[in-house]
Amino acid sequence: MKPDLFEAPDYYNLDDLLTEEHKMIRDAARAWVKRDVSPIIEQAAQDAKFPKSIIPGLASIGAFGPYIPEEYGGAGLDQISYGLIMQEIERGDSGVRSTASVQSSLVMYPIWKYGTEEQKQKFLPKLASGEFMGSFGLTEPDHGSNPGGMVTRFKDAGDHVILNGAKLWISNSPFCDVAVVWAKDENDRIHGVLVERGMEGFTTPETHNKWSLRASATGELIFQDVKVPKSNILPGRSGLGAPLSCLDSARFGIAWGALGAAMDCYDTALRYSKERIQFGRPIAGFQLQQKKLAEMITEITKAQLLAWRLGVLREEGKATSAQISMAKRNNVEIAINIAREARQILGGMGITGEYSIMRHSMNLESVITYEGTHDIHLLITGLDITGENAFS
Ligand code: TGC
Ligand code: FAD
Repeated sequence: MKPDLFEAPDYYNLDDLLTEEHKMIRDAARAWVKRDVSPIIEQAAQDAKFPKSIIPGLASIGAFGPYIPEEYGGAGLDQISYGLIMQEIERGDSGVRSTASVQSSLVMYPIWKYGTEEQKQKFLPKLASGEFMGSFGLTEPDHGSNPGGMVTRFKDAGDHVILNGAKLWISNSPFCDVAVVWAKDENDRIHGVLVERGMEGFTTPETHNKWSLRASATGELIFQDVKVPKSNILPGRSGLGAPLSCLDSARFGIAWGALGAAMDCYDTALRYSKERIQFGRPIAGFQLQQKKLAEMITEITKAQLLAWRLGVLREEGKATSAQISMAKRNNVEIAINIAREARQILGGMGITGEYSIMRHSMNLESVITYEGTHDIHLLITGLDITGENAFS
C-alpha cells in the first residue's frame, strides 16, 4: 500500500467549531492511525484477519469507552471527542472502527448504564484497557431488522439461569472474552446477559468468506444449556428499548466514522487527480473529474455539519433516536457513493490494494447494513415525521 499522505478536508473551517481539546484528541488518533493502522491494514484485510496487535493502541487513544467515566477506566470525554475518534479510526478502516464501536457503545455502555456496581468494577476497567474484548449479541439467524422477535431464551434455575439460542453476524465474537447477549425470560421480557468465555455450552464460531469488513472478525454466539449466574444479568433495564438505546450510541459513532471513510476516499482521489496525466494534462483539469470531486466535498461538508450538530445535541442530552438514524443513514450513503466515484477517478489503480478506496467501498457495504439497514433508518424517519409506522 502507498504511504498514508492523508490531509483532512475542512472546506467550511469546521475546525473553528472544535475546542483545543477536541483537536488534540483527534490529532492523536489521526497520528496513531497513520503510524500503526495504515501500514498493516491492507494486508490484514487481504488475509481476512483482525490485527490483534492494534488493541493496545486503540486503548491508548481512548477508543475503548471514550465517554465512560475515568473511575471505570474510560477516557471521560464528551460526545464530539467520541465522534472524532471514530472518524479517525474509520478513516483507516471500518472494521477497526467496528471493533471500537462494539467495545465502547455495545459492551461498555450497557454495563455502565444498566449494570450493578460489581459488574462495572469487574468488566469496565479491563474492557477500557483492551485486556478484555467484548461482543454484542442482538441479531439472530431469523431476526435481523426485527430483533423483538428473538428466540434466544433463558430459564430460571435457582441462583443461575439456563440460556439457549444463537446469535449471528456478531462482530468480535471469535475472540471475545465477554458477550452482552439479549435474550428473553420466561415472560417474554428481553434482558441483557453477560456470557463469559469458558462457560460450558458457549461457543463462538467464526464466519468466513466475507468480501466486506475483512479486517474485522465476525462470527456466531451459540448457547447450548449455558449456566449463567444470575449475578451476570444486567438489572438496570429490560425490554427491547435496552439494546436499542445502545444502538443509539453506536449509530452516532458510525455517523462520524463513515465520514472518515468518505474523507479518505476524497483526499486520495483529489491527490491522484492532480498527479495523473492523460491527454497531456492532469485529469483534475477535466470537467467530468471536477464534477465528481466538487460534489464529494459538498456532501462531505454537509455530513460534517450534521455530525457536529448531532454531537452537540447528544452532549446536551437532546438528540432523539430519529435524529441519530438520519445522520447514520445520510453519512453512510454519502460515504458509499463517494467511495464509488473516487474509485473511478483512480481508473484501474482504484481496484488495487495500493490505495484504500476499494477496501473502504467494500467495508461500507456492511456499514450500510449493520446497526439498522439503510431502509430501516428511512422508515424510522418516516415514522417520526408522519406518526405512521410502516415497519409491519
Ligand atoms: P418498537 O416497538 O418501535 O420499540 C420497542 C421499544 O424500544 C423503544 N425504542 C428505543 N429505545 C431506545 N433507543 C431507540 N433507538 C429506540 N427505538 C425504539 C421503544 O420506545 C419501545 O419502548 P417500550 O418501552 O414502549 O417498549 O420496536 P419494533 O419491534 O417495532 O422495532 C423498531 C425498529 C425496527 C426500529 C428496531 O427494532 C430496529 O432498530 N431494528 C434494526 C435492528 C438493528 O439495528 N440491529 C443492529 C444489531 S447490532 C449491530 O448491527 C452491530 S454492528 C457493530 C459494528 O460492528 O460496528
Ligand atoms: P434483514 O432484516 O433480513 O433485511 C433484509 C432486507 O429487508 C434489508 O434490505 C432490509 O432493509 C429489508 N427489510 C427488513 N424489514 C423491512 C421492513 N419492515 N420494511 C422494508 N424493508 C425491510 N448484529 C449484532 O447483533 N451484533 C453485531 O456485532 C453485528 N455485527 C455485524 C457485522 C457485520 C459485518 C454484519 C454484516 C452484520 C452485523 N450485525 C450485527 C447484524 C446486522 O445488524 C444485521 O445484518 C442487520 O440488522 C440486518 O439484519 P439482516 O441481515 O437479518 O437483514
